Amino acid sequence: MNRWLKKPEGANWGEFGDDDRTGRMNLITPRHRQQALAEAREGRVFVLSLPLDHPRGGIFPGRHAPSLEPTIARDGRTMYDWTVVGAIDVVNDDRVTMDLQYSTQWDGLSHYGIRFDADGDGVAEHIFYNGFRSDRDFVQPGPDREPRALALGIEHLAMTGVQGRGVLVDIRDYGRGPHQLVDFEGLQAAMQAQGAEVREGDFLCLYTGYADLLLRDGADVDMEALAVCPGLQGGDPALLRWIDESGLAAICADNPMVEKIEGVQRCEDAALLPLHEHCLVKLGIHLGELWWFGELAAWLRANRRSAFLLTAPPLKLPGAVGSPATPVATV
Ligand code: UVW
Repeated sequence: MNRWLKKPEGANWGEFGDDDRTGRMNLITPRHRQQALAEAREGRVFVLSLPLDHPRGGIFPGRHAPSLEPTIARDGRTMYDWTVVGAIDVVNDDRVTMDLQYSTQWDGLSHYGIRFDADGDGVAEHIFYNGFRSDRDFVQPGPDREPRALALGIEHLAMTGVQGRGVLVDIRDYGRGPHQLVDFEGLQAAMQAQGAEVREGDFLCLYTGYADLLLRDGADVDMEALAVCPGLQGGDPALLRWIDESGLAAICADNPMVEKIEGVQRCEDAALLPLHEHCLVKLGIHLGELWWFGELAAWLRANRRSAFLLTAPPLKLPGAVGSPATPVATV
């Protein structure tokens, strides 16, 4: 069944099968994983997650930090310091309420779509990677209905294992203009200076320093300092072309959106987040956001390396559009 007649310009829909739900993750083959394992030379690990209660001050309106509560047992007792009658066991169980995109996380392919007329009837649908649609492939939330991504839930990403070769590029000195936007030339210059080579199936990891500031400042978030951390210039056609042609599997950054939208003009028939459109919708490239690269970046720099084994599965949470992650780099 082909679920679309027209695809957005440059989209790879169908390349990995009409029913594909994991996009460029398909490019990570057992051979790629073996090459990635070869980067784990010292057996030393770096955890690339922020504590999930960071950012401590809200930087994204509507997204809330995790809040923990005890589980309530069947007998109504709070299951914390909970004892079993007639035995010596002591049990704690807890429950978390959090926005899945609050802290270190993966954007699933169901997280972001565009309005596009894929069935050619003259009316734009809300369309996602591989032509999946809001009105058919999601359960929309209602008074008695939980939302659910039926086709592109994050569990499909989890099932790939999300393991491969990570390549870290430090882009802190490569932003241009008042918003520190990194275009194709800036990214290539950073990669060249650092000897970073991105191959098909790799995870491109971008170090901007943003998460370092979140850790440093805690609840006293310094919005001015954060604003001048660099980010990709999603509207640069040369950058988008390179992302396509490089064959990279995913892009992960230590900032909230990978790209920056400061300075982007709103336009009725264009996306405000062109890199999201290009990656998540057109090419099936997952985006990792608010990762933490500070320690890893220092170690790689000192050891004149940029590649490592990356293992970063999301939660296997059926129907979710994104997920917290605890990515691990092994060098
Ligand atoms: C949006 O796309 C709105 O958010 P994120 O940066 O989590 O992808």
